[in-house]
This record gives sequence, C-alpha cells and structure tokens, in this order.
Amino acid sequence: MTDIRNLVILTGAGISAESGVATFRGPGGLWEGHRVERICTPQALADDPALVHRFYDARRAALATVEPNIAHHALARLDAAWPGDLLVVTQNVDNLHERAGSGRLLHMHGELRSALCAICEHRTPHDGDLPPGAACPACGAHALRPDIVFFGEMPYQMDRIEAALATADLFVSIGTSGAVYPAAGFVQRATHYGAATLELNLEHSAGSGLFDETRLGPASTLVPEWIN
Ligand code: BV8
Repeated sequence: MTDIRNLVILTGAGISAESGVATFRGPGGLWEGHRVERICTPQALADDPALVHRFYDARRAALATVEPNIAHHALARLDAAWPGDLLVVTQNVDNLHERAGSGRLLHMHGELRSALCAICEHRTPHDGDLPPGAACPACGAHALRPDIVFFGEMPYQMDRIEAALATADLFVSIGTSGAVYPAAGFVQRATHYGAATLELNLEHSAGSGLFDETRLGPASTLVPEWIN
C-alpha cells in the first residue's frame, strides 16, 4: 500500500460472522423465522413494536456472548498505526469494532447499544431490554425506539461518508453481500472519485464485478493478509 494515503473501509455482517454473530442472508439468516427486511421497517415498528423491540433486545443481549475476532483486531491495529485518513464505515450494529479498539469508526445503520427518541431524536446509550414506550431522558416522551436505521430511513452521516469517499485512495469492502443501498453503491462512488477498490468476502457478492479486485475467503484470514 505504498502510494495509498486515505482509506475508507466498509464492513458488513461477514466481518462479525467468525465472532459468532449471525449474518442476515446466509443460511440461518432468519430470526424467529423473520427476515431483516420484514422486521427492520417503520411499519413493522408501528404494527408490532413488541416484536421489533424483542428482535433488537435479543441481539443486544447476545453482544455479551461474543468477542471481536482477528479481523476486527487487525483493523484496529491499522487504525492506530495509519498516518493518513482512515474511516471504517460499518453497516453492523454490534460493538465489536470499538471493543477491538477501532477509533475512526462510523455506524451508518445505527447501534444496538443506543436508544433513539422518536420525538426529539435524542440518543441515549442503552444496555438491557428496551421496552416499547420507554421514556426519553431528554424530553420525557414515551417514545424510545432502537437506534437503528430501518429500511426506508436515511442512513447516518451520509455527508461524512461521501466526503471520505471523495478523498479516498483505496476503498475496501469486507464481509458484505452488497444487497443493501446506499452502502452497496459506495464502490461506485469510490471509483467515480478515482479510488482503487478491493473486496474481501467469503463468496462473490452482488457487487463483485464492480471492484478492481475481489479476494475470497474468511475475513480472519484475508484482512490480516491485506494489511501486512
Ligand atoms: C435508504 C439495520 C433512502 C440494522 C439494515 C437504491 C438507493 C438507495 C436506497 C435503495 C436503493 N434500492 C433499494 C433501496 C432501499 C433499501 C435497500 O437497499 N433495499 C434492499 C433490500 C434492496 N435501502 C434503504 O432503505 C436504506 N435507506 O435508502 O433511505 C432515503 C432517502 C431520503 C430520505 C429517507 C430515506 C436503509 C438501509 C438500512 C437498513 N437497515 N439493518 C440491523 O438490523 O442490523 S440493513 C441490514 O443489511 C444490516 O444493516 C446489514 O448490515 C445490511 C447489509 O447486510 P450485510 O452486512 O451485507 O450482511 P449479509 O448477511 O447480507 O451478507 C454477509 C456477507 O458476508 C455475505 O456476502 C457473506 O458471504 C459474507 N461472509 C459471511 N461470513 C464471512 C463473510 N465474509 C468474510 N468472512 C466471513 N467469515
């Protein structure tokens, strides 16, 4: 990576798979028989808040049973040592990147360990179950919801992501199926801005043809190999 100065690294569920966090669209990609596209919507939250809250309560509780893996730790070491710009943009809502030590990190689809007020949009760190109708500590409204970007909602910090892509020399995508936009379109944005693009994934993804290079294998092997 000699003439590379600015890095943008996109991660998806695949980077957490070897930590034991279920992915969404592989075998076993259901939760209580529900697909994420069906649960992760404002309509589902309105129709059945208990189901949606239970979905995220279960995943939040599971964080205590998993640890960052080799790939998370490799990215954290890169972050600490990298002299140029570096931004990890994760689609994941787990906290494994930060527990591994990544600092330059952005959760574009939200975080399990945060609650969002549907009225005043105040964010509150939250552990444990989040019952529907919990009171917002800022405005008092009984309107706390999981701090998750649902389908049809705008992902977080898109301006910051676009600015990072605009100055990236290398865009690396790790462990994502390329099934969900706008994240799946970042490789095209990076290419438009003149960055080189690399995909590290267990299998070919929907976007594999868009990358300069695709390497297939588990993240715990590919990420350290790429960095070293
Ligand atoms: C929006 C919440 C607009 C958190 C999620 C075009 C442009 C823009 C939007 C759209 C568009 N076309 C369609 C849309 C709408 C929609 C969309 O993309 N739909 C899809 C289904 C077609 N997008 C949206 O609605 C987005 N919002 O566009 O808003 C807007 C504009 C103005 C104003 C308002 C709004 C919002 C999308 C976010 C939805 N939230 N989740 C959560 O519950 O977790 S999406 C969900 O999918 C997760 O966040 C997840 O991160 C994401 C992507 O999945 P992956 O991470 O890729 O996981 P997956 O299981 O699919 O794949 C895992 C991969 O890892 C596999 O390839 C596998 O091979 C690999 N793997 C497995 N093991 C390993 C491995 N790799 C390496 N090592 C291993 N060991």
